[in-house]
This record gives sequence, structure tokens and C-alpha cells, in this order.
Amino acid sequence: MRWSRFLVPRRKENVVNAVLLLCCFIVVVYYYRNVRRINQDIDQEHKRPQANSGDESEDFGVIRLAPHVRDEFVRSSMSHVIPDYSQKRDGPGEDGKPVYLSESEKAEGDSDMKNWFMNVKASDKISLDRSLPDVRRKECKDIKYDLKKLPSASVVIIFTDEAWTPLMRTVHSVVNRSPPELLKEVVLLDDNSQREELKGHLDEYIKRFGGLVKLVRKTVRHGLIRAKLAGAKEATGQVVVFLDSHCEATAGWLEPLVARIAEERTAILCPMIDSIAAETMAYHGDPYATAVGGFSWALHFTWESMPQREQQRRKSPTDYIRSPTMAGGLLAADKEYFFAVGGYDEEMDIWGGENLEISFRAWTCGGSIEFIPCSHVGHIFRAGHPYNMTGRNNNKDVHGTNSKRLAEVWMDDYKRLYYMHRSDLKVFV
Ligand SMILES: [Mn+2]
Repeated sequence: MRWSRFLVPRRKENVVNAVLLLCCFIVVVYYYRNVRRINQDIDQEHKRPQANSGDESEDFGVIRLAPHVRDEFVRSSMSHVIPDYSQKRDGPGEDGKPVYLSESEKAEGDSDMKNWFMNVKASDKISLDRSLPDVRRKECKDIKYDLKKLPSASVVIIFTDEAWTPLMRTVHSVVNRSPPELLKEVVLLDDNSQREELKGHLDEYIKRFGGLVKLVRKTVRHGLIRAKLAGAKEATGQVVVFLDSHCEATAGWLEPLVARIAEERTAILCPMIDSIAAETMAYHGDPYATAVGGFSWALHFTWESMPQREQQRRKSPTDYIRSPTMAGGLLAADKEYFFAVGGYDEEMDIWGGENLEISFRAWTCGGSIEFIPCSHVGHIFRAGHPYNMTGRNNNKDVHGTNSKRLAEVWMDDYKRLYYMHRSDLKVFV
């Protein structure tokens, strides 16, 4: 009976004691509930990524959490459900199959090919979560990564007036197929899009990712190159990965990229770029990597066969491939290193030439360009550009003027070979 006087306090100090005890009790219960839930989430995501409903995050902020635990909270408030790809999926375009339009839909598809250089109508029929073939070689699938020891990555996707489904399928594929331990965030950078559905609707839509997908808007057109720099500055992961806004990431795409950067931080990496047909959205990947990037003296990208010395240096088909240049915009780099070498040239306008420029820059500054054969990302190859490609001062030849900058900065006397092709650019500054 002696302890019961604490429960039924008669004296003022005992009331205070009881209140303090109660407070301690509440704090302990809250803490226990949170830690247990975080552990459950982590367990669940290790087994099979499964999102929780978004209504459990009301305790967030009560307790100070380490950053990695806070990231888990972001994920636990995600209402987007990551599909279980071990189950067979039915529907148009599943498993990367082509979509053929019916007679009545064909006219719309044809006009999409003229306006968008891709069949948006076909893309719209396909699930944003569609399954894809795993085109990696067996040796790639056998590699085990210690995810806890690898650096985290921010995936930066630049878009300007991109069609909705290709853009969102890019985002879905990254969220669905990146290990939660490695994917710090997706940064969507809107380079001054004008289309209505990319405004408020997009803000609403990405709420399903519970903060994992961040949207940054630019209200003045930056052009791809400056927009990428702006997007990379927003990234908080150790590794920054750029993807185009019409890609699909496949199983195991991210692990080999961050693993190679953990090993060699001065390497700038490209995944294998598989093709997604612009007309049917059919996915086609090649597990055998045999080419490296080159360039012509007009400073256009070319494919070259892998030199013999590189073939001899590589011990396994999973080894990285050193390449003089890279094809386009899909790359992964250590963020600090990327900015230490100056990033992209911010005076380059809109698009074009930056892929060769970053290649010359990397090799000249003691880094390297490497292709990673175990990382596969699909890309819709279009026959043209569906958006405005005019640079500053009404410049209609941004590829030419960008390449001129590359020649002047990095090519010393060899720049004369570029001017042999582009004597028209020689006199201008
Ligand atoms: Mn592209």
C-alpha cells in the first residue's frame, strides 16, 4: 500500500513526481514505437520493397534521428507501391514488349511521331511501372554488393515540356529499381516547361513518393547544360546520376555505378544505353559491350570498336571499359569530383557538344570516362527534338557554337581540324 500513494497523490510534490513519471513514460513509449516501426520498415524493404500508407508520419520530428533513419521515414510515408516484379505482369508493353496501335488509334500515333518524335499514344497505354527484360549477363547478376558500404546517389532528371508518361516512367523506374539504401533522392528539374499538365498536376502527383522525388522549377529556360548544373547543385547524395527524361532504369542498374565510384572517385561513368523504340516503346538491350566512344573532327560523337589494349586489360566481362568519349547525357559521377573539374561548361547553350566536352575535360583533368557493362538503362531514341532548340541571341546552331567552345578550350592546335569543317565559325567569338 505504500507505493499506492504515488498513484493517488495527496501532497503537491507527489503530483509533480507523478506528472514527471508520466512524461517519461510517454517519451519511452513514443521512442519505442518509432524505433520498432523503422526497424520493421527496414526489414520489409530488404525482403520486398513495400510502401506503407502515408498516415503514419505524424510522430516525425518528435525525436531527433540520424540522417539515414530520417531517410527511412521519408520512405515510410510513400504511398507509391513498388511492384513485386517476381510476379508475372500482364498489360500492354509489359516485359518491354512493343505496343501496336489499333486502326482507330493509328492517326493519333502518327501525329505524335511528327510532333513528339515518339509515339506518346503508345506510351500512354503502358503502365508507368511496366516490367522490363533483364538483359544483363549472368556474370553481372552474380555480383553481390554490400549496399551499406556504398555511397548514396541522387538521380537528376532534367525536363522541358516532356510528355507525361515517358517522364513519369523514368521516375517510376528509378524509384522501383534502385535499392533504397542507395537512392538518396530523385531531383526533377523543370527547365521552364509551359505545358499545363507539368504544372500543378505534377506537384500533386509526386506526393506519392513521400519526399523522395523533389521538384525544382526554373522559370527561365536554362537549356539542358545549365539545367543539369542547377540540378546537380540540388543533389545531396555523394554520387550524382544524370538521366534523360525519357529513360527506363532496369534491374541492378545503380549498384555497379556507385560501386565503381566508391573504388575510383575520378571515374565518370556511363551505363549501357539500351534502346526503347520511339514508335512502339519496345525495349531492346544488348548484354555484350564491344564499343567505345570516339568523335569526328566536326566534333560529332562516333562509335568505335573497343581497342585491343582495352580488351586485354579487362579481366572479366563485368569490368569497366575505358572510353575516350561518352555518347550523351546519361552519366554518374562523384558529385564533389564533378564540380572540382568544373562540371559542364555553363556557357554552352541548350544542347549538344557537352558530352564530348565533359569527356575531354575528364581525361585532361586526370579522370576517366568509363562504360559500365553491368548497368543497363533504356532510352527512347528520337529522330528529332520536340522542343525549342534556339539558343541565346537567336542562335540556331547551338551544337556548332558549343563545339567551338570545346575546340578552343581543350584542343590546342588541333582546333584547326574542327575549323576545317566549320570555317564559318572561325571568325566569330
Ligand atoms: Mn535523350
